[in-house]
Amino acid sequence: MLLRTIDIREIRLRLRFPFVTSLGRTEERRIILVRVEDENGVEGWGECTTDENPFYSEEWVDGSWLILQDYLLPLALGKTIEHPSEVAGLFAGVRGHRMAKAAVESACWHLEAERRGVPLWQLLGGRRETIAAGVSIGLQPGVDELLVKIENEVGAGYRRVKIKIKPGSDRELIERVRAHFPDLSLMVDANSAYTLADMPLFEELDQFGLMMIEQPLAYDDLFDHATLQRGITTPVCLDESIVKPADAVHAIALSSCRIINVKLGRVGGYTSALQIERICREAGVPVWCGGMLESGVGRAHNIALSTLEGFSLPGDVSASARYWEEDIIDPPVTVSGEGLISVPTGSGLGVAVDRDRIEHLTARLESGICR
Ligand code: OSB
Ligand code: MG
Repeated sequence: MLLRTIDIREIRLRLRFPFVTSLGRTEERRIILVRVEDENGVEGWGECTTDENPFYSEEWVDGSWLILQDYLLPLALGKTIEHPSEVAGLFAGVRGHRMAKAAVESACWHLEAERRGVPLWQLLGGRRETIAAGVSIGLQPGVDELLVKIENEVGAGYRRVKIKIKPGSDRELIERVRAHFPDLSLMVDANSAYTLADMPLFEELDQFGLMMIEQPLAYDDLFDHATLQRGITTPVCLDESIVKPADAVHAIALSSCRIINVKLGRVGGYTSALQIERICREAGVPVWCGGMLESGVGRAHNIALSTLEGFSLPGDVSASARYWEEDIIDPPVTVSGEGLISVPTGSGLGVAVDRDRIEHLTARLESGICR
């Protein structure tokens, strides 16, 4: 396929509810979408999952815009590739910026699926017809508000609930949630808010039967997580620490975790995500698909990724309506009363990208065309 046209655009989408973590608060998403078109006018879409600020990772929206515009688009435009797995190679000279790279790479995978007229998830080697949905609930003003949120999500059918914790909002919070929901599949995410000095806290958390503790320690650490995992029975799950296949190899060798959260953007795209899935599957380490408050485009990609065999735990992939009044795909993502998402059977993403609505939401657009 010839990568004849590549557009990047930024859209603004207001969240229905602010999302608060130990890293900060998000009320409106600024989302960069990538559209790649081939020699026949067939198109593929990708979403850059960078946050507005460089707090979750080093990447942020304005930085991603520049790296896409000044480096990645010029490297990809006008190139002919046989397969989307070659896209990562085009970008090999640029260090880091994995979410920006993944936006283009995932658009090329979508494009390849459309060219072949097959569902993207089948092109990836996925197997599931339905995926189990979980929710990630941000920090709330108080415990009572959190309990109401959980009640609503459980009532809607979600199969597991993740809550955010931070120092000062941890042990007691978890104890109260557990008391209200003794049988709930419950996990917590700290977004790197703790250190090994908090070992006594983590030892205490073992009594609450959590499915896992996600990214308790530093975002770039594997070693201290291994020390922590040795000292507690609750599985540690790594999110921020895993940005490439070698990290998964090292984390497994060190026993830094027993579960890995795979995010398409954070690991640099599908080629890397597929490798991590295989490494983990062969080592018996379950993985699940994380989320970055994606619009429908990124959400549809997350559903495709979640169909792979190794994704054996419910992810942070939930219904469009949890985030947006109106999504940019048609139909939006919905979740059944049993907490399942049906994987679309149509070609490509299996949903229509709402071009009119996207045009309406676009704050800036940069178009590269090669003739
Ligand atoms: O740590 O998993 C995280 C959102 C933004 C940045 C980091 C994280 C999250 C979430 C929300 O937990 C997942 C979602 O609902 O998309
Ligand atoms: Mg996380």
